[in-house]
Amino acid sequence: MTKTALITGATSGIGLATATLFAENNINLILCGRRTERLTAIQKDLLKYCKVHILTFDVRDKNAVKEQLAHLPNEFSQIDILINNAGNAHGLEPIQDGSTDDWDAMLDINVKGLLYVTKAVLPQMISRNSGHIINIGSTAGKEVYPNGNVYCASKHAVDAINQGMRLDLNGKGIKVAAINPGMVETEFSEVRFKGDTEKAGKVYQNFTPLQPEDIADIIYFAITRPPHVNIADLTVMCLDQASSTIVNKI
Ligand code: NDP
Ligand code: 8X3
Repeated sequence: MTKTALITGATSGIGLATATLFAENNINLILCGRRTERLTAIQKDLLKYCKVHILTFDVRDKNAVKEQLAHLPNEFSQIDILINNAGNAHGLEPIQDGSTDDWDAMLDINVKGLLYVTKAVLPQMISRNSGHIINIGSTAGKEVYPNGNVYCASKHAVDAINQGMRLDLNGKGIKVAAINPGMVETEFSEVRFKGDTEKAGKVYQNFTPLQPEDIADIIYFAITRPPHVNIADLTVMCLDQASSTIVNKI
């Protein structure tokens, strides 16, 4: 039977690459993000492969998350796969120079947003005794790097939540997995450096970073394992990265 996946943060980077690969493999999609124009264009592009429903909301808005996921059209109402991907870093400063607005954004989006979406989707998975949740963590969730402080804390929280979810949902037929990428060339650094594309570009210079399609491949591998196999926790880096520390210390 054709499956349906809900992907948060589907307007760019890892989320978009995953949406594209899922679509090409005939998985129906619910795609979420804040940028409606992009969602509409992506929907148009992927409709040739599968059914695509788009939802515009900010994952920080718990009421919007709850409302929108409670009123899905019938043909999208069963979510088999949830990819908790929406997230970003904001700033790269020593803790003493960090902005409280940046801290709020990272903790509210990367941690609380992931929880709100999961809370809205879990009841139906529990009632069916099946489902697959993939949480996009990071190497930054395994090891802290200089100036990464709060971003790393948010991804350490994702690591803990992933473990907690897997424990609490054990026995309910739901797979819970964390995929933890190292440096991936997406809009991530543009967001981190608040639109400074020159600075963002330098992050990925002089080495070959991961591409979003590399992570999409791994996510697709995880969701296509036999029913008894769960990829619980997987870390992936490019050849030139050996720890969570950013290769180019910007
Ligand atoms: P991108 O900036 O390319 O994509 C981020 C996505 O998250 C966008 O689709 C964006 O959509 C969405 N998003 C951000 N904030 C919100 C919000 N408040 N509400 C709803 N959606 C939001 O970055 P990546 O693809 O790299 O990032 C995806 C995930 O991968 C993140 O969780 C990131 O932490 C993680 N990651 C990234 C790595 C990297 O090196 N790039 C490495 C390890 C992990 P929109 O703006 O339309 O809302
Ligand atoms: C990790 C991305 O560039 O902060 O999520 O190491 S980076």
